[in-house]
Amino acid sequence: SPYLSTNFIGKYYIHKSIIDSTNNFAKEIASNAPDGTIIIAEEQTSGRGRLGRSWLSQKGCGIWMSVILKPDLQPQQAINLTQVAAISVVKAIEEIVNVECKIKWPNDIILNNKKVCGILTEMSSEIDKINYVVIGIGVNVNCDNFPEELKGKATSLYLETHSKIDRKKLTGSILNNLELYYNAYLQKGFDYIRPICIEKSITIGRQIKVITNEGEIQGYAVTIDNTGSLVVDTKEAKRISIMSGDVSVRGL
Ligand code: BT5
Repeated sequence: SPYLSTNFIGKYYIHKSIIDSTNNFAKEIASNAPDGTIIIAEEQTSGRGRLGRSWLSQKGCGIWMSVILKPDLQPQQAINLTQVAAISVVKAIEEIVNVECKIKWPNDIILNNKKVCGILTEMSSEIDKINYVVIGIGVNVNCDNFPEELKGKATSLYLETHSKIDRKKLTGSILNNLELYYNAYLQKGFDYIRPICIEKSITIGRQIKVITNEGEIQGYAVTIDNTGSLVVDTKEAKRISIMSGDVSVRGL
């Protein structure tokens, strides 16, 4: 692609017109695929979200893609790769579409209060070594219609801007940014990308509800700390930090 200026992400790529899920396919081939391999599909028949949820991936209108990465990190450090991907998507949308999206911690990209992109990071690891990470990125680009149950919470770049966007251009920019921020994260750690995560956060400064393994927490989102955790002042007046969870922001 003329839009790609990376050293390794996207150098190997597989394009499918229809597939169950690019993340499923990526996981099947990951052990034998070079670092940075991407899988892109025009349509997914069982696109996946987190926690067994599904991701609507209509034909030809979105970017449904997975990136295989093989970082030399501790498994717990891979959690931040979702945030690395999220800021990359936000920067790419700014570059190509010229609109500012926000990140609902940790994995939703929000435009005009609706979800325009979701990220699903999956990993295969041993005790102290990552075999591979698959970052699944779904962007509603030119989709012009959502089913009733998603209206009100899902949108596309086209629905918000009224102009069709070149998916190849946007894909190239997402991958260029991903390589930039991924390398920065590997070399300099989360501290380097933290200010961008904070600047683009729609969660910080708001009342939230988080479903964690330990149950539901209500409180005020204070900041993102230097490990990428969300810092929350709970309604019981305790300050806690949450590494992962399912957040709902009041008013969104
Ligand atoms: C996510 O999950 O947001 C992660 C989505 C990742 C999708 C990519 S596409 C390429 C790769 N291959 C895959 O199979 N998956 C990845 P979560 O935070 O659990 O949000 C899922 C929820 O978002 C659903 O329960 C719906 O409410 C909503 N949703 C489903 N499809 C949507 C869409 N196209 N746009 C906006 N919201 C959607």
